[in-house]
Amino acid sequence: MYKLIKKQGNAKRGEYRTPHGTIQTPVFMNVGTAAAIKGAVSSMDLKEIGCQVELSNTYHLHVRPGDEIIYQLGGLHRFMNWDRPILTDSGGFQVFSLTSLRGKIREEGVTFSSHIDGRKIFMGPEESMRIQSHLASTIAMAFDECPPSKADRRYIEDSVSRTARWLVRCKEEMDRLNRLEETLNPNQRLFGINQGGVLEDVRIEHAKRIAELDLDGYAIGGLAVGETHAEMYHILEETVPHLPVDKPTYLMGVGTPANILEAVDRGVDFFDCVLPARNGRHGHVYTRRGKINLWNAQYQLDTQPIEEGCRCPACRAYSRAYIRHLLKAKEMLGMRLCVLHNLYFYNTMMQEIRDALDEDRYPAYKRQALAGFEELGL
Ligand code: PRF
Ligand code: ZN
Repeated sequence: MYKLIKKQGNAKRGEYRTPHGTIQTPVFMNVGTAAAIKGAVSSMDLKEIGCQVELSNTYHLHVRPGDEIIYQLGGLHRFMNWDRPILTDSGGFQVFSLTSLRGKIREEGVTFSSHIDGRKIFMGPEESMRIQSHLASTIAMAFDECPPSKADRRYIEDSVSRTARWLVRCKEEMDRLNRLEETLNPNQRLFGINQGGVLEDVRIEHAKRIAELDLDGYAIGGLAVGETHAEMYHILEETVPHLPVDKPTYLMGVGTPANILEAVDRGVDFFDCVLPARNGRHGHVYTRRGKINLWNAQYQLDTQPIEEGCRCPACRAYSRAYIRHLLKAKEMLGMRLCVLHNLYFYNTMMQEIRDALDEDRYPAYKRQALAGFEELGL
């Protein structure tokens, strides 16, 4: 399923075969939390901007419209008219970040209130797998807890061992669901998630433990939650070598273009992040020289595209001055064009990373890209 095509240092260039098509890695997954990319971006647009994998959330879709509804409609692919791979996050992280519930975590799972209507919901490993099986995503994520960055050692150790026990339950339930007659995607894959905050020993022990389960892929969670970039890179250096090199490695919720370049160098091949879409909605757009803010007065008479030479739908047709006007006039098109450009920028950077790896020139590519971003800052 995963084929390691080549390695340059620790950087991996891979290929992940799925029933919904082959994913070329390193890859950036475009985030459509509630089966929608924020900024009025459609699944047709996703194809045009080079997206390989769409990412949705178990928790959001369970709350609205309900996973049972999506199951009855034939699964998430048909629901949102997207035939390429979909990865669903398990709900764990969103439950902890969107609902205030510390203390309601038990061995069985988590009880929390819906952020839509306040309704009490219980979710544990089995519930998360059943919901993801209903959604019929290509890749399901294990149900984990992402401990707060300020948690003490004792809390993190207890949390990580619970997450490890939850993973065994996830695997058993996913295997059972995949064998059921009524299951929409009987080949649904399961990725485990490594946790442990910034404690290297806890990370390493957990990585070794989950590596034994022979899962379809391995994620590193619990990073980009308040620690420094140096700490994040250090944890990657310590942890990734203990995860199977012949399986995909996924760094959850990361990050800036610079973070991605550094993480690729440390062996990561899947990424996802809300940053390009969120920045786009605020008129902050990426260029090879750094990020610019289209609200700035300096762009009022600027007839250039966001970035010279960019082949995205925004840059092929419109000037900075026009997009700035749309943003100021609160026209939806302004946001949409900025989001399309930013997602295109991320997907194109990933293509450049893969090309550089194919041609054994990743270190030089990375150095040059990072130097460019520094001109205006990220
Ligand atoms: N766990 C899950 N999803 C996540 C994270 C995690 O730790 C993060 C942390 N950066 C983002 N998304 N399940
Ligand atoms: Zn563009």
